[in-house]
Amino acid sequence: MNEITAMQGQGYSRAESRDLAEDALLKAKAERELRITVLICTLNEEENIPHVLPKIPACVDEVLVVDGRSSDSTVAVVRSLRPEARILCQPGRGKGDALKYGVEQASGHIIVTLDADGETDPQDIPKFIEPLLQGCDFAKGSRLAKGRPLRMPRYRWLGNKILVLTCNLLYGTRYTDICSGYSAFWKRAFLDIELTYDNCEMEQQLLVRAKKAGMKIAEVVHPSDGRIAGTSKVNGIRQGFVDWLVVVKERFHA
Ligand SMILES: Nc1nc2c(ncn2[C@@H]2O[C@H](COP(=O)(O)OP(=O)(O)OP(=O)(O)O)[C@@H](O)[C@H]2O)c(=O)[nH]1
Ligand SMILES: [Mg+2]
Repeated sequence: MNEITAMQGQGYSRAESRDLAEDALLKAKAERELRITVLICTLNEEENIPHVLPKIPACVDEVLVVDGRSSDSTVAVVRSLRPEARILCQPGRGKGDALKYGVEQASGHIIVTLDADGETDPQDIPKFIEPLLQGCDFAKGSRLAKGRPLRMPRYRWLGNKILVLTCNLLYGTRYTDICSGYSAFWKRAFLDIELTYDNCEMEQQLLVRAKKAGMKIAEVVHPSDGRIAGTSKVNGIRQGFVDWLVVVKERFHA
């Protein structure tokens, strides 16, 4: 049980628990002189990014947006809402390419990745950092531990279940979701892993390679209602199949 869940068990509300966790995090950060970067990959998310940026908590030192050449006003909206944010254009294509570039460029010792579609709440960031301060290398999110997110279609929920079941069978894990875009990790841990994919399947490759390398990975359950507006940037069925193949192939990769 993490600290926030424990505090909720002691009668604190979710908001009070989050404030207390953020206070504890600020103290730990000051003691260990840590910097935290929030890394957000964006591709045509002008309608959603206003639901994300204002909720980033004060414990974050750097907001880094890696844009995939959005054709809408995503970049202008980021500039107007967070003038201090660093906005970079990714060198290649695909979310994996954007993530790898963002991690290389980030100034934080700890990096938190968040999707720009408003499907997750940035105020949960302290909950992701807590396991890292307690010795984990990665803290990966789970959207599915408490059932199907409100706006997730049934076929995608089923696909996610097949993926996580395959991962658990092949790697001896007990995860409930391996496709949440919400995660936190030490920059040095990420850079220690060789990543060969540039699309979304890079996230599954990262997870299973970290696991194979013996890294300590925590799962953090977070609420998620699904994308707020706009269309998905991935073809769910095709991407789900590619993710599944990567999980299987990596098991037999030296
Ligand atoms: N920079 C960059 N960002 C991307 C790219 N593809 C997707 N993204 C971003 O990555 C995040 C995840 O993409 P989504 O379209 O939400 O994918 P998903 O969460 O699997 O699917 P839905 O939430 O159902 O749409 C969003 O913030 C996208 O804007 C890309 O090629 N480059
Ligand atoms: Mg999404």
